[in-house]
Amino acid sequence: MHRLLQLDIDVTLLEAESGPGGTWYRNRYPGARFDSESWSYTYSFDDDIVQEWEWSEHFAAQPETLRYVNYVVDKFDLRPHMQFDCVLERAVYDQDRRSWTIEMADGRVLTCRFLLPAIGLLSAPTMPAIEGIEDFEGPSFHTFHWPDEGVELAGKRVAVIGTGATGVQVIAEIADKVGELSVFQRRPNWCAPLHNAPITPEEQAHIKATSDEIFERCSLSPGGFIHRPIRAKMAEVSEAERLEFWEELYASPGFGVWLGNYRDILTDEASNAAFSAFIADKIRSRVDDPVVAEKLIPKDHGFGTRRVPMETRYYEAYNRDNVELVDLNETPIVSVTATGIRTSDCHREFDLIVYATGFDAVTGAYDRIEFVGVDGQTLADKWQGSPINYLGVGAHGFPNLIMVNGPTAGSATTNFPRGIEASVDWTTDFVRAIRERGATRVEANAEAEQDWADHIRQMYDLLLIEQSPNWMTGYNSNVEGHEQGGRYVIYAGGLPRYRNELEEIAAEGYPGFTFD
Ligand code: NA7
Repeated sequence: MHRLLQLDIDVTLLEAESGPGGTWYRNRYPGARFDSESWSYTYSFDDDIVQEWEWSEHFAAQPETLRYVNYVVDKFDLRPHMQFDCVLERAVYDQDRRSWTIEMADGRVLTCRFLLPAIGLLSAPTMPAIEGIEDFEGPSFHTFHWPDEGVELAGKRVAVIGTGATGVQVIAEIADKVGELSVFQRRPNWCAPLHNAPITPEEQAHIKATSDEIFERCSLSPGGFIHRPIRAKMAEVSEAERLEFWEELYASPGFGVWLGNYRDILTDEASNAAFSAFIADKIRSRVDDPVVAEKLIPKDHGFGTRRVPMETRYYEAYNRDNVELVDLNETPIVSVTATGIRTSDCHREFDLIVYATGFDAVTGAYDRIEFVGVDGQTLADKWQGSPINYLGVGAHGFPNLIMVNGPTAGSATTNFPRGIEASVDWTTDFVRAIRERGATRVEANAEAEQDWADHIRQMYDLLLIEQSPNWMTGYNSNVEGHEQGGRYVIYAGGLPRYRNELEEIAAEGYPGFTFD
């Protein structure tokens, strides 16, 4: 919005929640924090904010991030252009007027020439498809909807279902604060230590002085992180050298252990298996009970082929007397009852049930709004199977709908702000071009869109991420049609390549779009 206002465009931002922040407004569960270095997650487009804002920790917690978002909103005086509590239900393209009509849950109807959804990739939470969820009489909620006013945990019997990045954060944080904790795990993930720490004044000064280099470094890495793979392949070094390097990685902060590794760890099965074995031993060394340790070690996929949850004393939580791991492969959940959860072997009573069961990722937020394009076609229908669009920006049959970081755009696998800024820069230029051409209708062409879809699919072949269903392969066991994954929802080629592709398209005058 800031960039469009700078172009003197009449723009209004509609936000479903009661304040700005999106992910960081909503996810208020204990333990919610960055896995990206705070100082690499900031906006880079304005040096004043880079110099002014001081993060307190290398990996900031949610309340601080929400303060940051509000600080940026006020710094650029954006609030007067924002309307909150605007839940979009339907958006219909009017062919005669070349505009979108937007219908909101509170009954209001607005119209606009161009509609720019910036509705997030992990903003449609999904509850598990378990019988009896409505019957539980105590408090229960998805982590996304953790109550704003907080929850009393002391002495409570708590169940957490799900052990993805969110579940891992919440479990590690509450294990020593609750009475009893039962973790219901279906498939374990490979987790690695975050090594968070406060930022010292010396570090703060260094971060400010080197901010340009930090952003430059991020712009060159596939994930937009400060970490990037080293040039060597695993087999090119001796075993002693690689073990020393892996020890170093495991002891260093952030995603380096995943993204700063040998360059073939995520592409070559043998290298991936060797590193997975190294991490498995780390888990065994941290969990006292060898049976529990084995249950926490993934057997169905290699390290890093799904998003790596970063943790702080997560594995040690299972050494506590008040924490129990329930392996759902051995004893599946049968139902949720009025007082607890019944598994195939027994019934456990709980005071609180927490669902850390993830999101209808990437396409879910789009599917939950009924976008009706040319000739009454809906986007959800068009996107059954994998989302088909051009550059993650435009969809044929949906003129004047300009997605910011839509499905298949380059941001889903990145340090989000880096991916977001790349898309926002490009989108701003695109809108400027539309205005300069005097166009009132712009649409992605069917052929360009199909070529893009093929390109997206081919890039998945380069990585091992398809090995095990996860949200980046469009998997969600709780969403009809997504149970198997195998959907091509993200751009797997890395941020530099995505940015280059976008820049080429812009330089060539936006081939693949029809301006009218
Ligand atoms: P994830 O990574 O999708 O994890 C969801 C977890 O919930 C995962 O362990 C699932 O097990 C589990 N789950 C889902 N449904 C069920 C049912 N029905 N029964 C038992 N367990 C279930 O979501 P997160 O919120 O943790 O993380 C999403 C992203 O947010 C993350 O990548 C960060 O970028 C931020 P499964 O693996 O399907 O067996």
